Parts: sequence; C-alpha cells; structure tokens
Amino acid sequence: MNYKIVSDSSSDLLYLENASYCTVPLKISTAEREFVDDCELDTKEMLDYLYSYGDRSGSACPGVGEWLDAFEETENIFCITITSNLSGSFNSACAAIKEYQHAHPKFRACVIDSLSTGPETALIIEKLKELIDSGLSFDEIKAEIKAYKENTHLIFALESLKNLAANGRVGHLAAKIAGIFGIRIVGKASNEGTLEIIEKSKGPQRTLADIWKNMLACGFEGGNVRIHHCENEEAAENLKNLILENYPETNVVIGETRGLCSFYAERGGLLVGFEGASKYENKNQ
Ligand code: X90
Repeated sequence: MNYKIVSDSSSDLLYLENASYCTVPLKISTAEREFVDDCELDTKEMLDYLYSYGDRSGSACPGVGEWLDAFEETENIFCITITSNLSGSFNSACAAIKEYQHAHPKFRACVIDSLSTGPETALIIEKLKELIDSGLSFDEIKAEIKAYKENTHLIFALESLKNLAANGRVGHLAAKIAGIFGIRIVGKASNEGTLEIIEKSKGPQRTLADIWKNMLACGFEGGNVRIHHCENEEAAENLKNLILENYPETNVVIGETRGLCSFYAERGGLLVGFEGASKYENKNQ
C-alpha cells in the first residue's frame, strides 16, 4: 500500500522504524521567541528559557498548509492529532484533508482524533503501522483503529499545571493545588479528550501507587505501555519496574516528551499510555 502516517508533534514520536511516517510541528512561543516542535528542537533549552523568562507563553497548532505539505502525493493518508477538545490541530488537519481530496479525488485519507496526546497517540500510531503492514484495506484499517483506540488510555502525573491553566486548558483552582510543594496531580484523558483530575498525590511513592491503581481501574492487564516523561527518567523507570513486577511479559517503552508535551506537562511530568479495557464500558452504573 502506498501510504503515509502523519501525526502532529504531540505524539512525541519523531521517527517510526520502517514506516512512511512524519510529524507536523506545533509551536510554543513567548513575545521573544518561537520554538518549533520538530527534530531540531532542544527541549531542555526551551524549558530552561521558559522557566527563566517567566512571562506569558502559549502554543499554536499546525496550519492547513503544514499538513498539506506533509501529505506529499500519497494515495493513502492516515492523519492523527492531539485531542480536538484542547487544540485546533484536528480541525486544521480535517480542512487539509478536504483540500487534498478535492485535488486528488481518487486518494483515500482520514483524520483520527486521538482524544489524547503523547504516549497514547504513539500507541495508536504504532498500531496503524502494524495494521497497514498486515495488508488490510484502507477501510478495514479505519475500522480496526477505531476499535483499538477505544481500549487505549492515558494517565498522567504532573507537578505543575501552570502552563495548562495559563492557556485555559485546566481550571485555576486545580493549578493552585498542583503548585503546593510535593503535590502531584494524577489524572487521565477523559472520554471527551479533556483533562480529568483524579487525585492529588503527595510524594513520589504515593504518586507511583496512584498511577498504578488508576491503570488497573482502566482495565490494564499487561497490554502495551508507553511512558513519556519530561526530565523524570527516575519516575518512568520506577513505573516500568512496577509494571514488570506485576506483568513480566509487558512491552513497556520509555520515551521523552518533545516540545508541546514538555511545555504543558512541565518538568517532572509523566504521561502513561497503555492498552486496557474499553473506555465506553460503564463500570459505575
Ligand atoms: O493547539 C494548541 O496550541 C495545543 C494545545 C494543547 C493543550 C493540551 C496539551 C496537554 C499536554 C498534558 C497532560 C496530559 C493531558 C491529556 C488530556 C487529553 C500534556
């Protein structure tokens, strides 16, 4: 199949081995500087600068033209974006696809709203590649990936919600609590693709236990796990070890957040994407 997978940079995945894959960058900016979230970005330098700058900073999603450029002349396009409930990336990708199909009526293209970000998006991308490699048709892949992402989840633990609150992605009250020393906010991507805060955890041990508890509550039983951290390798390793103690066969891969996720998850942030039970099973009713 002549195909291409195109994701925005919120997936934290710059390369995918043996796949036709690329990302289009989101951007992080202040009044003084702009950071393009591509392979050249030095995320540590960006964070150092932002912490010392201290004034207003924000982000912007890719424009229609940037998506279009990434499609090249490919017959089958699979586009995947950060949650449409927190970003305009999905809408911009949809507009690009519309234009693309107008110019190439025979080509097939679809946009997948991850309703999430980072490692959950990365899992969906990896699955897409696997489905394409298995020789399924475009429509079969679309159906399979829709079913797959009903069973993937994102749990996060954040030490600060400052940038999220300053940019209207989370309430100021929650941000204040996260600002208290030693408190981490543990939460998940809701089914609507927004931040759902579950716990306020004190200290790294408690946070680890709370992440694990919430993974189990989402039906984790040893499926694939991707952990993306923002300068918190230790927490990522500890979580990996805890998962492997309980499910030794689990495929756990640790990665680093790139620009967009580093900006919002901030230093110390941990994002965990994993396969679990269906999100739409209502266990509480
Ligand atoms: O279009 C834009 O400017 C991008 C805005 C993105 C805002 C949210 C990014 C969140 C990044 C933080 C923790 C995980 C939250 C998951 C919610 C679905 C990471």
